Amino acid sequence: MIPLTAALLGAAAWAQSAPPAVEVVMSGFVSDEGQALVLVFAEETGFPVDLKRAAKTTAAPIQGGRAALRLELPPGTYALAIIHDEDKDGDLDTFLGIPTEGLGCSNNAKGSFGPPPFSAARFTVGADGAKQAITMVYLGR
Ligand SMILES: [Ca+2]
Repeated sequence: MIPLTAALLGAAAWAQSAPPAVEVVMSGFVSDEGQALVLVFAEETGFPVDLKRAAKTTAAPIQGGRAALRLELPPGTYALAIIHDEDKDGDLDTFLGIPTEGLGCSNNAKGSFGPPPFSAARFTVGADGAKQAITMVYLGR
C-alpha cells in the first residue's frame, strides 16, 4: 500500500501546481457520429473555424448527444469553437459557405449573418479555471 499512497500524494501535489482547467460541456449534438473537434483561440484571427490559426485543437467523443472535455490552459482570454465533425475528416464541412456540420461557440455566441464575433465568444480563464456549457447549432440543415 505504501507505493500506492505515495502515488496518490504525488498526484495531489501535481494537481495543486497544474495549470487552470476549463471544464467544457457540449450538448445538442444531432447524432453520436464522428467526433467533437474543440478549437481554442487566443486571438480573433481565424475564429471560429480556421484550424490552422487555433492555439490548440483537440477532440472528444460524443455519447448520447453530449461531449465533455477538460482543457488545461494558462490564465488568459480565449474563445472556443466546437465543430461536430461527423465525417471525422478533421474539418468543418461547408456547402456554399454554410456549415453543413454543427458548430458551437463559447458563451453560446451566435452571429446574425455568418460566424459569431470573437468578442462575443471570449471568456477569461483565471487561476481557478473556467466553465463553459456549449449548445451545438446546425445552420445548414
Ligand atoms: Ca467534417
